[in-house]
Amino acid sequence: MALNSQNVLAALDSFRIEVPSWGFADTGTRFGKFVQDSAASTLEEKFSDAGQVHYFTGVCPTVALHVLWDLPAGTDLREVVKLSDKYGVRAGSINPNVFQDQEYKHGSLGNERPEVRQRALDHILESVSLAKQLGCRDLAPWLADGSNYPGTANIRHRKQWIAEAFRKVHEALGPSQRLLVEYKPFEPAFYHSDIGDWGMALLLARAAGPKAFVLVDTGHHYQAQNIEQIVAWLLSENMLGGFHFNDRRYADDDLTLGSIDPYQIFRVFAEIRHWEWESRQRADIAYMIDQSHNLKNKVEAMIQTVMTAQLLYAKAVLIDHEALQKARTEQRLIDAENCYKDAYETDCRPVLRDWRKSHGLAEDPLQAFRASGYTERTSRERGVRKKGASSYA
Ligand code: AFD
Ligand code: MN
Ligand code: MN
Repeated sequence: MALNSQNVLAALDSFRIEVPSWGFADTGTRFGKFVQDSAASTLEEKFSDAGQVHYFTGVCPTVALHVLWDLPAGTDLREVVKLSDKYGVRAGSINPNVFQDQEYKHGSLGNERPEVRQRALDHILESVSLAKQLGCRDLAPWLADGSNYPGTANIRHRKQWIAEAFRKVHEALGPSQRLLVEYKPFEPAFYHSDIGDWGMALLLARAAGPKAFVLVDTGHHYQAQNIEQIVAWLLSENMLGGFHFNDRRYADDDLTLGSIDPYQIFRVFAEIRHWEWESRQRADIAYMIDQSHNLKNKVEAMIQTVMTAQLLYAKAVLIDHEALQKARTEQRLIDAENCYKDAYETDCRPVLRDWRKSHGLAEDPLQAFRASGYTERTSRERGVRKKGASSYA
């Protein structure tokens, strides 16, 4: 495969991916949290870390914010704008949080109690208002709603309540805003999740209105699911709003993208690139990362994910769509498959190094970040405060 580097260089110029604020903070599993001295705690620290990722990679100008964790009641949004100016990254998608408060124990928008449903709706509507004030396009509510035991929930009623609420959310959206409906088959609900798969999310988005789309979190699928087939259907329906990128070996493990199955993410990009080639349009898709690590260094893991996303995207850019279409039409299976494999097996690291060099960026963002001493500095500054806060409460 002759490396069509001009195509790749041009495609990389417009490839952007959003980082999540929560990916820089200490997190853990339900078995415990492993604290890192250098992890971010405040919104400023998250902006600072996100700014590092953008500074060294050049492709992460926005940071997704989680309303309760980043924009608690009373936040002066002018401070958020100041942080954007200071660290060179803007607020990106706005993520309401209707999954952690005690009263959401039996659900939020799908709760049997109308007063709980109303509170959840009010929070999401407040999140729409925050998004408007911050000039953010995408609202990405994830509902943890569901049940843990058979017979304990009226699934149809919950579906209707959620649909009603999303219609109200959609009505509140500004002209250029979007509602991205995320789905997840299980966890924390372990018998049924109200928005359990892409079809449910599609129906809810359709019912909400024309500015609602589906958000595909790559970790939110059963082991055998064909994610690129879901992507192809959503593209065909013009309902693919965006991605939360991560990887998983077992469930929603939020591992770094491509750490387990990079070829799967390549095949997702391949579907998008072929749709763009056929339609002669640029897919309007929000590429976002949704990862949180209790083991890897937070900023390093984010830079690693961004580099992997660029690499897999670059490989997908190499697909010869003419040859692929012809091989498919003529049912030359191996030739068609080799259109994928030739692209996937091409080493795109050199062209990525060239792209970075041509943009005044370090050829290896991860090594450059490590050499910057940022982790050592933040470990000192932030670690002291954490130690002061007794035993990492
Ligand atoms: C968790 C959920 C979901 C959501 C994310 C941010 O599984 O992916 O998008 O938290 O709220 O990972
Ligand atoms: Mn997600
Ligand atoms: Mn998830």
